[in-house]
Amino acid sequence: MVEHRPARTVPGERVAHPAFGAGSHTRNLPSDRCLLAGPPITTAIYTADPAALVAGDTLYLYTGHDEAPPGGTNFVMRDWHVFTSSDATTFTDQGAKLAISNFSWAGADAWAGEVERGADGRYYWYVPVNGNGAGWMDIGVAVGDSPLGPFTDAKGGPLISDSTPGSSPLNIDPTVFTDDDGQVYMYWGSYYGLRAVRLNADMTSTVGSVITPSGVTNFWEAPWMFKRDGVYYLAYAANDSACSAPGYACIRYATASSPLGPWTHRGVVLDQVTSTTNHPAIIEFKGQWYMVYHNASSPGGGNFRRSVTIDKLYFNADGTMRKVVQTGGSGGGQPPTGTNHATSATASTSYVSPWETLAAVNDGYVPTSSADHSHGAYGNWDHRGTEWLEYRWPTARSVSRVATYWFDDDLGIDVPASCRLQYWNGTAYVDLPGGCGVAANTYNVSAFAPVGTTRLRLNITSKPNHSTGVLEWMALA
Ligand code: FUB
Repeated sequence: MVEHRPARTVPGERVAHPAFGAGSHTRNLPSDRCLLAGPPITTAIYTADPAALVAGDTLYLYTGHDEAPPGGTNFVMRDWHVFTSSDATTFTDQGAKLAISNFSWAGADAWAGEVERGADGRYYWYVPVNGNGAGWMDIGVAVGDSPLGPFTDAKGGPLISDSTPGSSPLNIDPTVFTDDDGQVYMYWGSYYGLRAVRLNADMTSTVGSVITPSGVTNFWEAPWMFKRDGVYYLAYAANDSACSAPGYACIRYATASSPLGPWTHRGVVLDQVTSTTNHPAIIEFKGQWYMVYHNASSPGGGNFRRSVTIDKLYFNADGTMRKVVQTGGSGGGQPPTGTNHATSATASTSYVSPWETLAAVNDGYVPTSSADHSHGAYGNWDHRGTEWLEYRWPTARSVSRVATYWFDDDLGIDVPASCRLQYWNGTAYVDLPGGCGVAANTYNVSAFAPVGTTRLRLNITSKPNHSTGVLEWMALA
């Protein structure tokens, strides 16, 4: 197994107290998010490792804060930020509300935390930090009287450390869950070492032994626990070749009928993202479920300069989760997974330039950028206006997603002004809902309720004075 985690600095840097509340940043996401590549909750800073909490009519996101320089090869994380939203679309950065320096016994590595409301009505923020004592990462807990704090160290030392009997090989990524009967549970761990323990009602001490839950297939790190319709869910970052490229994680999940398991693995809920790490928070807000996660898709982003993003999540009638469609780009170069019916389709078009290659659109090649002409491209220079591509199959295929990687040679061919997807219903073409993205250098994914069809059409409208082109067009089951 190739470890997906980049090298971590041990024991890490010791840093000064950062400025708290250093300004607020708000970003409004356009309502048609399919038209953007990688819309993060903010572009003012790099954020990672989201945890989500709903209090009143506000959605709170608690995130890590990546401060590695461009090209950095280690995490530089000194504090945690809180973001608020009333609509899960527009987020306001309330600033750094907790920092390493709040823990006198810690010195670095403000990694993935989570906030839980205690029975006393206070808010407990569980965070992994690099303690100054023996070993590496510990889990500490801060407390505040509101979801925005102010937060102070609630314990004066680690809740979990390497000396905790039965603890994980790497004590990070706590997720804390309160059951309907008031019992609180904490799951955490990394390096394949998932652990769980009960917490006392004081939220700052454990009760009973640490256990190693069973059935959590390919667990790597980043657990997130929640309950829906009496079923317990545990989502987590997995590290296995069945779901992600070497060095990358995907998000799998398991379900159970009791809070400590045994768990039954249910599959992948979020494919690989553009960062090597992948970290879920799943929450219902105002009647809609969401997956909050991070990627490296922001300008200047990378494995140590990540950005938190949010997408809708849907459940099937049997309680299983549908795989999340990454509307902010499907991995910035990594194609979305799933059966690609395009490779068995016959492609046709309203026009292709004589020197271009229509067959390039369904050859399965993974472009490195929109300028990557190395495997040929469909292009319609010097036509302007709307042209179309079409796939036909001899028998119907079930299609629920389309991914388009545009050709852009920075000359006569540019990404389109707009595009429209249609399927053949047996007698006519019918529009598919949701539009289709026009971002360069990524797969633009459009998702819709599955259709059974023998034909799919992509109508492409050029910008003035440009023609359009396609490197790859996927039709996914
Ligand atoms: O951000 C540091 C670590 O990377 C987190 O604790 C993990 O979940 C992974 O995202």
